[in-house]
Amino acid sequence: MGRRHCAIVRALPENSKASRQNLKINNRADNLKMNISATGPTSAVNQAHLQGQGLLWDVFCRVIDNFGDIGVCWRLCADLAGRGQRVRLWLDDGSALAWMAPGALKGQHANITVHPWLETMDSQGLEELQPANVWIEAFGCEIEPVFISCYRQHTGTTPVWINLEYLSAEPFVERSHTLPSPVMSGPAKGWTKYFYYPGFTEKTGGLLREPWIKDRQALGSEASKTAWLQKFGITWQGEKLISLFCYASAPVTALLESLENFGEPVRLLVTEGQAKTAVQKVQRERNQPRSFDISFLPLVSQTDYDQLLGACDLNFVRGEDSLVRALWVGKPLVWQIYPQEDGAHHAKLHAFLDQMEAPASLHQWHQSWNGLTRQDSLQTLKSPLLAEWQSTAEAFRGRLTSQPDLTQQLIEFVTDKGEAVKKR
Ligand code: TRH
Repeated sequence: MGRRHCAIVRALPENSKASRQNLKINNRADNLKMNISATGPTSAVNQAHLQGQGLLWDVFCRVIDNFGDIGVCWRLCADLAGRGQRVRLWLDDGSALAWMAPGALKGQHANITVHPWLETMDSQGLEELQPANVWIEAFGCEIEPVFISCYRQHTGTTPVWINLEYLSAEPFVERSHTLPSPVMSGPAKGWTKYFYYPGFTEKTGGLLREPWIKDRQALGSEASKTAWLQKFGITWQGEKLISLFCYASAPVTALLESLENFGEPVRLLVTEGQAKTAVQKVQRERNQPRSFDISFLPLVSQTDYDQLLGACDLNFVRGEDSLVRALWVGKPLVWQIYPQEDGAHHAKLHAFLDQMEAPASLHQWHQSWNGLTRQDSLQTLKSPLLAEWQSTAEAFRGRLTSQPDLTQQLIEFVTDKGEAVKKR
């Protein structure tokens, strides 16, 4: 564990079988040449506006580990597309996208095409590509120099270039959001990138939030819960539902023990992967029946995962994207933060809890769940505690939904920067 949370680039899994097999992409939308007529030093954003179209966005994503890189990038692409933008997602490993967004790799989502990263290095193919108005480098991945050279040689425009950063509630985010970073060397010398920081306050880039989320009051109605669970062979009989998505390091033994004493019927819904492995290991070692139910889920689509969060009374989430989705359902949550080797995640966790205005019990639970303190507080899980956390979750959701969302802000920022380039 402990990857970079700023620009660190991993060696390319160049001819990774998974990449090639999963990224048989439909390129039909891209049959316009990069060699468009140059009309002087205008911006690519302005050219699109002049033509009355949504912008064309290139989103670049390198999957380092886990599901968060592609999870966030796909949500962004889908949200942009839903708002009339056209998106190309350049991806070095599409294996998780196959289950996360069924049909994405086959071009079945309107306004989005997915492309293998290797194609960003194919100078011949690039000449055939319609130049994008916006580039988004997600999480410090770097666009291949040949891609940039080709764009520069064959177009008379500059894209608005965004470096999309990790989510954090720490104070540096407000200070750093939208700062320009002039490119000093290489094929983009003289151009400017902008840091774009998601966050929890008005002075940040905000959170990914599709327009329908704000207006949806009743997530997880009883009827939708029952139907959703039936899809996975689970007959719900009114028991409390708890979802578990966590890293291997989570104190799962302590959680299962505390559920023994919950005092009401409970069903733990365990996600596929590290959570499932951890729970199964504890179960094997215990070797006697539990007083509550445990159901194991397969890897489900993001849409289904959101429904899972909406159905549950308490959600254990991890990383970045599942945290944000759990916030939108306005239910109690416990977050396992992505651990960094230097311990930098401790400050990040506390900043989030402060931002959330978490009560002492939720602070304690997070510290135990994240291994910062002993696991004693994990014994206290009971309905009154969930009721306290419910108020916190609802209030935080209310504060967050009154702020502009990330995609809306990003479109406005990009449009503004396009204007600025035109005026130069
Ligand atoms: O997988 P993660 O731990 O990702 C992490 C974080 O993003 C972290 O910040 C990053 O540095 C690290 O990866 C590399 O957790 P996250 O961000 O919640 O991503 C999980 C995604 O998987 C999310 O989009 C929800 C989705 N998902 C499904 O769609 N179906 C499922 O069944 C499950 C379990 C998850």
